[in-house]
Amino acid sequence: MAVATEHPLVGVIMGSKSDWDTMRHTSETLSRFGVPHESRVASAHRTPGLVREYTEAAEGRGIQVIIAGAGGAAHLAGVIAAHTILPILGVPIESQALKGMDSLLSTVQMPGGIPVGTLAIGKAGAINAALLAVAILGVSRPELRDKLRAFRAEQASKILVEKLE
Ligand code: RP5
Repeated sequence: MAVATEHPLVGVIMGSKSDWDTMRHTSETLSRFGVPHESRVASAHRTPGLVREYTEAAEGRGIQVIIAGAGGAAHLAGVIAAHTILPILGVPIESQALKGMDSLLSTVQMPGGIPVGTLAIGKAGAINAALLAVAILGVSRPELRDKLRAFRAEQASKILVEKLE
């Protein structure tokens, strides 16, 4: 499951292997844009030391954005944000018990001062987190902005040719 690249720009972290079904959409979208990234499991609750270690090393390793997906009492993105000034994007995983409302609220309701950019629950959020990371990286990379424009145009053309019957 870990997608290793030598010099990742984006770290995709998830609280459990069970989150991969959702977070693979983040990884696939980043791959589509040719963004070097790595995917790792590290839990704010079960492996807090690993989360801290990974996060504190991230900036020095050249990572520029971290995307964190977690479900339930989803503190992962917030804990990561506490340990770095890199931009952190949070993906609330759709939980069984509360359909991801628990994940959404525990990811989005950060106290003022430590931001987490929180996306939608589930697959849409996983895809959009990757697209937002591409946009952030694109601020200083014109080739990524061109790819985003092409992606939007392709998306629009697909909708326009769709038949309703
Ligand atoms: C969270 O608990 C994980 O992010 C996952 O969404 C949820 C359930 O984890 P498992 O019990 O499936 O490992 O920490």
